[in-house]
Amino acid sequence: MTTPVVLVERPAEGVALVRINRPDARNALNMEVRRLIAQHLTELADDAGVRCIVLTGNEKSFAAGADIKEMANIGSIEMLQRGTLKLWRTIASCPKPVIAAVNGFALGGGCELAMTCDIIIAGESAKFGQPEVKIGIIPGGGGTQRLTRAVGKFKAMRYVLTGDIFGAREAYEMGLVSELVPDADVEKHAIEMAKRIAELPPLAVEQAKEAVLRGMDASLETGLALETKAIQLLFSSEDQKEGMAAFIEKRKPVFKGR
Ligand code: DAK
Repeated sequence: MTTPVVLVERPAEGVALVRINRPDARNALNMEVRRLIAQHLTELADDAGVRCIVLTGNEKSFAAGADIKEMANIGSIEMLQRGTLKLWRTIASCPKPVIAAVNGFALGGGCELAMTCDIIIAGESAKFGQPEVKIGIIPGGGGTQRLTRAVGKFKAMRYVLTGDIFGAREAYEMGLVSELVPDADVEKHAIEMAKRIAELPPLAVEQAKEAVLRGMDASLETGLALETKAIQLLFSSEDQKEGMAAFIEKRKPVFKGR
């Protein structure tokens, strides 16, 4: 029996962990892996028992990019028909928070995959990069756009144009990595954070995520208007009443997601 190339685990209440599992290929993203990640993310987004998702690989590699062997000889029409961007959109548009837990390589499509997540937790020896230019292409899964938005034009250009790999510390200092932890702690730390998020009122978490992401594509005024609408909406939720009552009564709140 072969082990699935993407595994789903439930390490804690409210938390799902999606693990890329092609260790012999450094977790290169072939179409099967891409489709399965998209399928699992779509299902988990609809699962009321899941409030936060961790996406990870193994200790050697988060993902070493698109599977070069699978795409080396295909043409542009076949590439177009693969619909990669549509698959990755299921992660970027997941209403629940997604945390990338990165050990080892996050290169090319692997770095892009991490950047579709909301939070990136990396091990100290993780390696990031957009090395596509070295094999005659450019980042095609959002790298030219998301990396630039994360770290600014001049750092993004420095790495996109050279294809150089950079370490987790540099990634952290540039603002690409949210938190840097010892390699052995990456998964545990990501699950702990996911657990804390899963205990928060889910409507507020969802609205916060949406306001940040939509605001990034909008003017400040539009983003602020979006934020205002979202907070006003939350004043109709039971969880807002419960959260504030619990604070005043000095007790632990019980959130219901309503
Ligand atoms: N694809 C296929 N196989 C890979 C791979 C990859 N990206 N990365 C590693 N492997 C395979 C190796 O071929 C090797 O297989 P065997 O020879 O054992 O059969 C095995 O994994 C172990 O690799 P190494 O022996 O090289 O292991 P090392 O630890 O020495 O090195 C490494 C690890 C990750 C530094 C190295 O393998 C490496 O440089 N890999 C390639 C990294 C890379 O260039 N990544 C970018 C790929 S291009 C698109 C959207 C997105 C994309 C394309 C189109 N559209 C919307 C159209 C994305 C493009 C990319 O990501």
